[in-house]
Amino acid sequence: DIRLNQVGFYPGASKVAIVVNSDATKFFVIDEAKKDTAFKGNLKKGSKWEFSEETASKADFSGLKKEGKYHLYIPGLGNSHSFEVNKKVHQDLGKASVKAFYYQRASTPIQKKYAGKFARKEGHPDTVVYIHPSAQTDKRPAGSVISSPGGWYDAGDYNKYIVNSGISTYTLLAAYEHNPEYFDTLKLNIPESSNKIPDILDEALYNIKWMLTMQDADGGVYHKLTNPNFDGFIMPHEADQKRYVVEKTTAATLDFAAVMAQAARVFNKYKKELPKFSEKCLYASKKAMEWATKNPSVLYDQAKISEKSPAIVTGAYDDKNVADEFQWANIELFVSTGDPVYYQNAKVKENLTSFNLPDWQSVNTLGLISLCRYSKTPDLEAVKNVLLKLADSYKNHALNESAFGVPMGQNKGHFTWGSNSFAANQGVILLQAYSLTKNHAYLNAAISSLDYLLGRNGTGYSYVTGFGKKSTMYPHHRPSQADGIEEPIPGFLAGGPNPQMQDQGDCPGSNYSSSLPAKAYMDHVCSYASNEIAINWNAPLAYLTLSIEAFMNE
Ligand code: 9MR
Repeated sequence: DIRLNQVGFYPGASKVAIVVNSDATKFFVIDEAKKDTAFKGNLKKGSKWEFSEETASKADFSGLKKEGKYHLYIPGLGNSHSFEVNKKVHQDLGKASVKAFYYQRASTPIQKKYAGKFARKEGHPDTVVYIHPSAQTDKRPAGSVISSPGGWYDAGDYNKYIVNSGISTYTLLAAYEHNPEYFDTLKLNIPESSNKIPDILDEALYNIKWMLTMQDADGGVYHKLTNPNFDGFIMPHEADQKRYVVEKTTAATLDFAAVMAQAARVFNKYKKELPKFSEKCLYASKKAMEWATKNPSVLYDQAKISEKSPAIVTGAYDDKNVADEFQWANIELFVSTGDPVYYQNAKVKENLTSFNLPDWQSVNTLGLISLCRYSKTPDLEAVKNVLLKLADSYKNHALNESAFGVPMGQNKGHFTWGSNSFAANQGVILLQAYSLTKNHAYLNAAISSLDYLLGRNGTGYSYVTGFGKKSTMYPHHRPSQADGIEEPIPGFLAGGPNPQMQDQGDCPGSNYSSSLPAKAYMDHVCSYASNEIAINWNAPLAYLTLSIEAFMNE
């Protein structure tokens, strides 16, 4: 009943725990080395959190500044989990959240020297990938194959989806772009660690190189590379279903265009290490934009695809509105080339009210973030104000409205499939406001988003595998389940509470203990709707954690 960030706190930032349904009035912070009280205070009784129906009392121990290992003691209730106060308290977690992408790599063995006991054999070479009958044309007749190795598995499944690669890859590249000095020296112990490129960029590059193979000669980009059906809970190398690329879609092509434009500018400084790579990305981006302009509404429809055999039943990522994808791709092309035509096509000024929390199907705010950092952006002040207003809505919710003191809940709709990614992306938006203003209230609110993910929430779980005493143990993640190792592979963010519970029928014998928005979570491998992991959830976790680390250690 004492909900707090189980990893810990920064000496110079706010520190809050929430005690639920208790009449206790006092709290003590115990220094575990000295076995003595380091700080004490009064619990501030607050209101009921509508999302968990728990009455929240707040313990604010921000005054505790000394590094060390502590726990809270509350008379009548007992002890909290232990936590640290440390200048780099989230560094290991941040590194693990990027390392998680390494563990998701397809078409390569995960080696012992980088992965320890989580080493595994190579899965899915993807050198022979069939063009699904739905995408066959004169140029790509029946039986045609492409080679499309590499990239990351999307999630708990072993398929590779361009739409979801879009936001995920952008977010890792953006983390680098926004704090290059910090990431220049951050080592992740991956196969590329000894080259001259920062590790986070090398990791992103692994997926970008795969994405490039998904572009057809006409500029269009295949929506996904997939099995017809989801695999069972087997290791990657045991999976042997035939692999297909399906239809080229507008959404996939535009997400690809955005990421390639961004990659072109990020990798431009590595001309020696990656000769002509930046040019190649920009060319691919422009070709993709041309294709999308000629094919502005090819929307993915899995039922239609499946009229041709084999039927495809894996993740759809079937966005029905691509206006935001057009905006995002045009913006990234503008920021990378300075060509005002792209800015005009992005129609930013005409749509200033359309920017919202980023998600795989809502991507224009990713462009907004890039625009705010580009000095040649017309209407720069107006653009910045849109982002600041969005950040204000989260900050104000955390400070003035939320009984748990967190941004999550600002929009009830965010308690849905992948809810934790909404919490993480709120933190990402708050950090944009901090970068623009250096107002610490934004930074503290972003830290409270991380606190939410690591335990100050409706279930008391830390939703990151391997971090926190009570953390996700049984994610819906095939390698974590099939590798014969008790604990899950570390560094992965579970989807989180999801009151829609779409998997209930597939989880015989196990039930959600609650259907309340902030409590509808099941730490069970069957729970794909609340306990899967996914690249687009880990990317904002990585961005949030490591950018906070960078700012706290500036
Ligand atoms: O994150 C996706 C979520 O927004 C959708 O509601 C859900 C159902 O379509 O799919 C989620 O994405 C899954 C994808 O389709 C397949 N790989 C696993 C993804 C995470 O659950």
